[in-house]
Order: sequence, then C-alpha cells, then structure tokens
Amino acid sequence: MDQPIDGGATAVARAHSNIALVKYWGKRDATLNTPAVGSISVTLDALYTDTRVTFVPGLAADEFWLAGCRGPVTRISHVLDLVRGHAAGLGLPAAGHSAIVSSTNNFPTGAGLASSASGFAALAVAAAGAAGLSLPARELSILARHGSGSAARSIFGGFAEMHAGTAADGSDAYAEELLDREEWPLTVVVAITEHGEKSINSTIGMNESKATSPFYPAWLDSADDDLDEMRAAIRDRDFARLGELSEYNCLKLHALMLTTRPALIYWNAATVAAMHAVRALRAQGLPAYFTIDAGPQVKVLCLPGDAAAVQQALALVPGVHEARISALGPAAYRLE
Ligand code: 2P0
Repeated sequence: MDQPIDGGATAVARAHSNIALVKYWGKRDATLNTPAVGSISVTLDALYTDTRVTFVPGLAADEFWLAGCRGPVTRISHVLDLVRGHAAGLGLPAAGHSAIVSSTNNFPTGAGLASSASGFAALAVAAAGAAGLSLPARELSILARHGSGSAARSIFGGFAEMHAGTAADGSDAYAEELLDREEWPLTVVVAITEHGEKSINSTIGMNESKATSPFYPAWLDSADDDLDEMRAAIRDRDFARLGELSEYNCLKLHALMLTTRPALIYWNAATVAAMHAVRALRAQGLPAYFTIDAGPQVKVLCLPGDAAAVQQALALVPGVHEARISALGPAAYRLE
C-alpha cells in the first residue's frame, strides 16, 4: 500500500470477496441500489481487497487508484458523499474534504471474481474509519450496498444473507451473518479460465435482463423459495442440498442471462468443460458442486477433505489456468 499522506485522516481496511449461492440479479431501485431479490453468499478467504482512504484538506476532488493506476471515481464518490453526510451530522472535519482512495486486489479485477464486492466493502469500512465514524455492521453493509449490491454481503464473514427489503429509503436492504465460518468450514475451489475483464458489467447486464428477458418475472417469483431452502440447508449443515440448490440457482441465473437481449454469455469453453468435470467428480462419488457469476470463472463448493482432489481435477481441464483453494473468509476489518 502507498504511504499515508501527512495531514489527512487515514484508515486502511481489508474485505474479502464473496460468492453467492442464491444470487442477486436485478434492482428494485437503481438510485438506492436496492436489489429486487435477496441473496445468500459465502465469503472467501483467498480473495480480498485492501483499501486505504485518506481525507485530505484542500484536495480539489476525490481520486481513486487501483494497483497504482487512476480509476473511475463516480461510484466511489457516491459512497464517500454518504460518509461525508454522516460526518457532517457529527461535526467531523472529513465532511468537507475530498479523499484519496487506493486499492489493491490479490486476484484479477472485473473478471467475475466479485472485485466490486470486496472493493466496496473495503471502501465502506476504510472511509467510515478515516472519517472518524464508528458505524455498526448493518450501517456499513448499507453503505457498501450503495457502491455495489454484492458488497453489502462482504461486510460479513462465513455465510451471509442480503435482504431485498421493502422500505422506500432502502434502510432494510442490508446483509447479515447467517453462520460464522468456524461453524461450517466449507471449501471453495476457484477455477480461473480467463484473466481479462468481462465484456458486460453486472449493473448494465442486470438492467438489460429486467428490461428484456421473458424469464425475469419467474426469476423474481422463485427467489424466496430458493432463499428458504438455502437457509434450511445451512441450518441443517446439509451439504448435498446446499450444493444442488447452488447449481440450480446458478443455472437459473444463466438461463435469465442467456435470454436477455442482447444475450449475456459469460461462459467460455473452459467454463463449460469445468462444469462437466464437476459433474463427473460427483458421478464418481465425490460431492462437489459448481457456481458461476457474471464471468467465466467456475467456483466449486466442496468439503475441506476433498479440496485437493477437486483442485487436481480442475487443473486438468483444458483452458483452466489456475485452480485456487479457498476456505471461508472473515468479516471486513481495519488493518491498522
Ligand atoms: C451475486 N452478481 O449475487 C450476483 C451473481 C453477479 C452474479 O452481484 O450493480 O456487481 O454493482 O449492484 O454487485 C454482481 O452484481 O452489481 C452480482 P451492482 P454487482 O453475487
């Protein structure tokens, strides 16, 4: 990380990426960035973002640096504006200052590995800290949601549920922890099939699905059933039920994407080959289940004792560059 800038109020935070088992796609309110459906995810230990925020007196405008390169600042300034609003209410000096935000990811950015989830969760924690605010996790989750819907879940470790909410001001659209990672230590093996950035970002993609896919109403209607069943699978520690439902919900999301106009095809040949490899493992008696987000990477859920076998099988799939094993991760936290 860069050195702190003298005279500014600084905080550094780390937040881990997450993978949804029951997925978010579609917005209830685009301005508040509230989701149309709830979601349930696991936080990943192996993938994280570190973010430093410094409020600098006299700085003309917010700046965002990702791995040392200047990045787009609009969404970041939106989250910083909310932090400045909280700070103004308490008479804190950050209320009147622009900020320098610098981030690094330990994984490929914008390629379906949820860098916006870890990124905006780390931003929420670091910006609140740098401003001198002490916000409860629920408020941090709402703050992160304004940056990116999936980021609301990355405030928490282990298993987290995001509530779609119904309130007009978005105050009940937050995530909370369902289970600590120690309570059910599952493993996720991440097969990386492409390092480049994805072609259509999630925000645009989900708005197009809502506007054009005939499957969108069915996606909304069936979400609560999946959430209920996933909560029960987690409560009962029923891995087969969790895995089967994760695959089903993932394929339902991709059916929605494929029937969007123009079609959202996030898979490549290696993505499909990896899905078949997971099903072949299962046919041999090894319980492993895939899930895929808005990108070509395949995340495979398995029990910790099977992780090495799953990694080996995925590494043999043509087009898989790397298969990375991850335990479940912790909640977002300050690094100092
Ligand atoms: C999820 N995804 O639940 C789903 C599964 C991708 C596929 O949340 O517009 O980047 O910033 O709120 O959070 C990706 O959407 O979208 C996402 P915005 P975000 O993880």
